[in-house]
Amino acid sequence: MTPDHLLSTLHSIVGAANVLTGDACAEYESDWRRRAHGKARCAVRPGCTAEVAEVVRACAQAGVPIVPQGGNTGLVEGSVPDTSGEQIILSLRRMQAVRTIDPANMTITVEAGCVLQTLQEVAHEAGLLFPLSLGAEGSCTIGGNLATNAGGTQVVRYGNARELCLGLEVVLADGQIWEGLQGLRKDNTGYDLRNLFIGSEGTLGIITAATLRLYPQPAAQLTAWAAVPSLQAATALLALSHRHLSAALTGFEVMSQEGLRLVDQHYAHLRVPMWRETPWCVLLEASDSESEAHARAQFEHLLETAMEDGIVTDAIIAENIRQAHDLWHIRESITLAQAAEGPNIKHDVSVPISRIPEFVTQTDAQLQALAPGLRLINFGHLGDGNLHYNVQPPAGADAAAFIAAHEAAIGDVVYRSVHRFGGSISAEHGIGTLKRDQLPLYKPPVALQLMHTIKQALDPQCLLNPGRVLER
Ligand code: FAD
Ligand code: 2HG
Ligand code: ZN
Repeated sequence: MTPDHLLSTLHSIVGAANVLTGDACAEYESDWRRRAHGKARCAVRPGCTAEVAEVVRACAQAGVPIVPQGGNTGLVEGSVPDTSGEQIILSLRRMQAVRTIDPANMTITVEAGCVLQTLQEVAHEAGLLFPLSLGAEGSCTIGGNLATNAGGTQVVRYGNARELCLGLEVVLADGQIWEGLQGLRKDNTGYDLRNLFIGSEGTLGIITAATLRLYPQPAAQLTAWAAVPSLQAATALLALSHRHLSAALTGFEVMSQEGLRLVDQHYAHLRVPMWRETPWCVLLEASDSESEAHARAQFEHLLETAMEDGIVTDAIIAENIRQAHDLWHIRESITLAQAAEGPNIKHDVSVPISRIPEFVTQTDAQLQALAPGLRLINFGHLGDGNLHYNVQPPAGADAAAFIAAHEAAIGDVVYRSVHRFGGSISAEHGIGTLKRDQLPLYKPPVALQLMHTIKQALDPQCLLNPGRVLER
């Protein structure tokens, strides 16, 4: 089939209304940050796995590349097409069905386009918990979460998206369907195919459905906000929280004064606590299997001990769910406040927790020497050793010009430092195209070679999200 015949074939597979071109396609062509603006041949919206398979088969015959897309909330420019006008966007958003929920097996099977928040709500209605939680949960999809191995704010207790997945259904590059939705906790029958697709960012196959782990709902959930005098104190508080709360510690986020200043500036109504008096704040969450009274007593004891030790200078425990929600909303608003402030540079990195304070001290100093006045908007999932070590141009500067002049050099400083401290240049957002050229600098050559071998074996025509993660 020639590319010219492809459009009419796609019409016959999914119906003309689900093949979008021109203006109708525009919302699929730019990324969430509005940094990447591509041009697609069309956006195709299949309604079931069989249609996905037919679309992929047709594209394979025509030699047309496919960019899979879920909620398009990714932060590494992996879900939008390039500017050639040759690629098609394969949107999974119509495939939202909850196929089965099995309370006795504590699993749920959903289609890839199911929005994360919907999945959380369905689990909740069944008296269970699906713990994956992130700021974009109102629009990101479970397919995108698995394709990026998303992290979020509950990883310290429940792990990344990978740990929450027991099975996948995947359409392969030649249109075959791999059915792997068993929902088993134990299965040692050879290579782990599921984990090959998780985190592969649409470069090895199209995830069409997933079977996911569910957990018991906690009897009570409490949130606390604490001011800490240093990042060293924040890591000491983390260790203390693990000792006091053990498995009940479900969230541990850190936020720098600069990050909270931006939230205060752009969303004054959120009333950010304590930020003026302290360089760092920490948000803690405890999920208790006994009762709210038990959780509160444990939390109070933890925070009293931390204050006696001098690692916390002030703290509040949310009185009710509404207050807890408001505190979390402040944390989740840092990304939005950065966007409202203007163009910025993101670094989603991880470093062993014990080395984070020194990493930040050294890297901050190097960056201030490189571009005096830049603003470090540092926050993230300290409980997982994952910092969003972001950079905002100096106040009053021409942001676009600053980024054009300094982004590459700033990235070099940060990633070299991450590497020296034994960390990773992508903790949770992935590689996409944004970090693709950095990857060979920091990934061991043997690991890269294995990745190329796997890509070649699964997608020999290189039609699945080409140029993302790997150059080819
Ligand atoms: P998309 O953006 O559509 O796609 C992401 C990648 O997955 C692309 O490479 C795409 O090609 C591929 N893909 C999508 N669907 C499929 C599929 N069905 N099969 C194969 N490949 C597919 N991320 C975190 O990890 N933790 C956070 O805390 C977090 N917070 C965020 C907060 C905000 C405000 C925003 C905007 C983003 C945040 N993100 C976070 C990033 C983003 O939400 C995640 O990467 C999310 O998992 C992407 O899901 P999506 O459905 O939007 O995927
Ligand atoms: C978060 O943790 C997200 O809020 C987004 O991963 C991070 O804006 C960012 O850099
Ligand atoms: Zn994050």
